[in-house]
Amino acid sequence: MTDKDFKRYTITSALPYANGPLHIGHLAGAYLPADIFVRHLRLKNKDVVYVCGSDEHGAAITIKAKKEGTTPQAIIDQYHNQIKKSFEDFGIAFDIYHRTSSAIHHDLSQEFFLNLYEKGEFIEKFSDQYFDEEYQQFLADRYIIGTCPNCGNDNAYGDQCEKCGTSLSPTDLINPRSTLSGNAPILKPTKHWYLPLDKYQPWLEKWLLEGKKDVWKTNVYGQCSSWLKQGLQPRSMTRDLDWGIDVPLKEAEGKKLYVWMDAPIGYISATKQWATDHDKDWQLYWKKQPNEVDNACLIHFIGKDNIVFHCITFPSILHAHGDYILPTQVPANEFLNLEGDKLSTSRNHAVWLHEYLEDFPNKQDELRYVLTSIMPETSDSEFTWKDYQARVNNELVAILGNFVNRVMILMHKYFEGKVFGGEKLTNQALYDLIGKAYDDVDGYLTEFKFRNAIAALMDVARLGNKYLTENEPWKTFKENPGEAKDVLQNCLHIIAHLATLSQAFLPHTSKKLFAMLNVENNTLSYDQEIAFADGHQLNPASLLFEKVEDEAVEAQIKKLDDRKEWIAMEDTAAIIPSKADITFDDFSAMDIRTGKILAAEKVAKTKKLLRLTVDTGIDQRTVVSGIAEFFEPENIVGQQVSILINLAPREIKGIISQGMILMAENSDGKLTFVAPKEEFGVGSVVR
Ligand code: B3M
Ligand code: ZN
Repeated sequence: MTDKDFKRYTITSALPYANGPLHIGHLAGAYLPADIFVRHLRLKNKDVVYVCGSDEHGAAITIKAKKEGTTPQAIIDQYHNQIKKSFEDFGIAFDIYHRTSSAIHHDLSQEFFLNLYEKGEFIEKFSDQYFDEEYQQFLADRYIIGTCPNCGNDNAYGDQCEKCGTSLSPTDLINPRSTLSGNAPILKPTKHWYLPLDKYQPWLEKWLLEGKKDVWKTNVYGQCSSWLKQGLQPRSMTRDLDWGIDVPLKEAEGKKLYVWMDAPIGYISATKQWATDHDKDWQLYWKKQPNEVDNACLIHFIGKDNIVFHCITFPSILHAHGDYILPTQVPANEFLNLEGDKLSTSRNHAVWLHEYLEDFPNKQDELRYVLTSIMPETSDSEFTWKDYQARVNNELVAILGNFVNRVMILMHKYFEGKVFGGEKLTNQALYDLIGKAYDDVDGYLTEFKFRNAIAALMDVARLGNKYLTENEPWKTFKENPGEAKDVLQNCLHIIAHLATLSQAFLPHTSKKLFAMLNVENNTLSYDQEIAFADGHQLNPASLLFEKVEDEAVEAQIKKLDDRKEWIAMEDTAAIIPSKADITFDDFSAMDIRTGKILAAEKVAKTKKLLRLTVDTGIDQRTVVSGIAEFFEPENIVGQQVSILINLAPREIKGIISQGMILMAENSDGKLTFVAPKEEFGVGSVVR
């Protein structure tokens, strides 16, 4: 893509659902690349607005609220603030972090809906949808579960089976049931307003298939063209829900806008709010301007699961409205995996940003560096703690940190930290190579090649190290101090360029570099070269990066392993639904007895497991139980239990476990024994 023709830049990052904290996958997918890109544009003195905010509607929020026994409002307030803080902590430089629950957003979304409605764009249609009679409520896709027609998973959702990944619609499910009441829902007709994507198909083929070929990333273009080949269908822009933005029509009372109708408009309402706060004109960043061609370049940074909404649905809405510009680029990233597994919020298999900063305080640039170096730009990539350690130790510490440290120490040792004038690098070869680094970074970022761009930055530090090592000022200083001074001053200029170039990627490090150089404001745009005044005093050297020790890495790996231990016991569904019916014979097949714990001890190297010896009345047997977080072994000896004794034996951490202790778990995840109230004796049948 070329940037020379654009007057302004409107940059967006996907609005995270305010239903949980952020993890490294979010950061690497949609925020870090956008932040680097935006910082780079600002360093080129471009007119740019970078907006984001919390997505606070949709079933994602209401389901979380229901699960936690609280209100949607409480959920969005909690997570909006937590997410906002994580972004600030990692230096994501939004001009505004807004929220879709705001009045300005509700108003603008309704205005968009009405604009399309009045133009007659929507198809109004009755269709049969699942309805929970007990709760008197239509059910959003995620509120219906049933058996997946593809793989037989009993807990597939109405929109997707998480086991086999098949995308579903609620009526595909076998034996559907409502997650609210557990009952089978009935089909009931309801009216909705559909965006006629089929009608826009010819326009999309021209704008996207023709216009974006060889312009958009192949992973993005490929997905879009395959949808267009399949042929688009009308998509409902309204929902029967009780949380969201009201559909602004009398006859639609009680209905809400589909979350994917309002969320992208959130980019615009955020810009509006920012413009109000800063006395700017938001329309310059979003609307076609009468006397300008290409007045603003709109770029959406997202993860690959959001491509359809940003490349097909939202552009269709903008097109149907008519006043708005369309996305120039949608540089979607693929997914980041973690230690060989998919990142998963429900399974807690993630590196959470707030937890990372607790374990690695002030080390946000280390994570920014590693995530940029492995960014899933064209295919899925993988974060491992060993790789994190290697990149920090062998690159940030050994190359960048080491170079800066050596130069600063020598400057203080030989010249009391004083610079003797010198406008710029006196070594032409170095000067040219650094000039090339600026061009490389710019070229790569223009093509969204973040990995290459950060490597080009690191090459400047490599260059500095090589130059310093080859010229050995510590050797020449005695006989030829002038030469040593010249070499070190060239090195200082390299540090100044590193400070300038690292602003986009490693903003915290860049600030430290400018502070060491004693450069005012701790920032420079690309066109401001540092010219040190004669006698300029440097500040003392400070440590940029610390080595990551083996223990730190092992502790992180262990944390992930501990969480995995009892994955099978964990609730992977968002709401614990009632299970499918079983027969009386199924129930009778279980042999449950009263028993008593005779001995208990922790299973070595695990956090959750206890090895129990249980008297079942028939025998004494070993059971491995995931209750160690709730009970001290010494406190449960003598505890009466109910035990399923005919569960097939399984090996857990090398121990053969024979049976299952029955526990009740409340919504806080607390456990208690299910056992007779009075002393009852072992071996009694439970039925
Ligand atoms: N909240 C979905 C997601 O986090 C959604 C993005 C909205 S962008 C307008 O995957
Ligand atoms: Zn399935």
